[in-house]
Amino acid sequence: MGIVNVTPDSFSDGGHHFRCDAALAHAHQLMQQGADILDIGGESTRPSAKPVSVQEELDRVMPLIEGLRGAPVPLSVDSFKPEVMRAALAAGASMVNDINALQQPEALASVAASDAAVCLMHKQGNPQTMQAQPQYQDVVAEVLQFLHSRIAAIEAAGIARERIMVDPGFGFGKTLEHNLALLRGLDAFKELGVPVLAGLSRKSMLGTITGQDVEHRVHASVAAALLAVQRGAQIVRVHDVQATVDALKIWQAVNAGNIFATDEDR
Ligand code: 7PJ
Repeated sequence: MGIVNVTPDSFSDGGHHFRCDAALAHAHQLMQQGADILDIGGESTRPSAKPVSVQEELDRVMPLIEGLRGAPVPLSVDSFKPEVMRAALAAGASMVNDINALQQPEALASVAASDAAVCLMHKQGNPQTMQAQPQYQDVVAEVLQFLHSRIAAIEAAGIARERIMVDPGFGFGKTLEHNLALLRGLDAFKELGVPVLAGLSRKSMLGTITGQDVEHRVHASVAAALLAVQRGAQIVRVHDVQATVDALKIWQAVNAGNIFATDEDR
């Protein structure tokens, strides 16, 4: 899954049209590099990011979704706002990536009324405050429990299991130790019986470990994506598509020749 952000901080701000054209070109580049899904977002949910109004978010993402109509890969809208979900789905997006895991009733209803796929992500707290003091007794067990209950609620709303994927939400109300425990224990999420998505790309946990700033976390991101896939992630949400695809091709080639590998590993 290639990340396409249409936020003023992601592209040097040369005005609205420039931003949309740049994002469109970027989206095409990611598809060429092997992205199987594009995740389009208009609001930064990084720790302490400023909230964006519905209208502003629509103004950012809708031209891009419309510009990508007919693209050869599914379009995901990275939003927790029901209005943005509905507009994006009406314009051809086929997946909703909701950091709130459809806990807002109107968000749940919006996806239920469509035939779109949905990614349910775990977070503790909200983006403004979540990194203040994250606390868990057993982070893997608690995140699993949350995702179990969200899958149940979402199936009860009439969304078939085949449409659902889950995400432990790296960096969303988690310390470095919590994030590492989740990555180490990612295999456990297979028990949920739906695909697991992992988003580690350029995140601050990688900066903490390597000492690299956000512009220089490509290598760490590729390593993290590979480790996630080895532990069962079926989708990795990444900025650096080419580098990640190359690494995964090596992993797949090695696995393909391994007569001891299980089908699950491939
Ligand atoms: C994630 C996301 C993630 C899912 C962001 C960033 C912050 N959606 N949206 N999983 N992260 N599903 O990319 O650093 O980890 S925004």
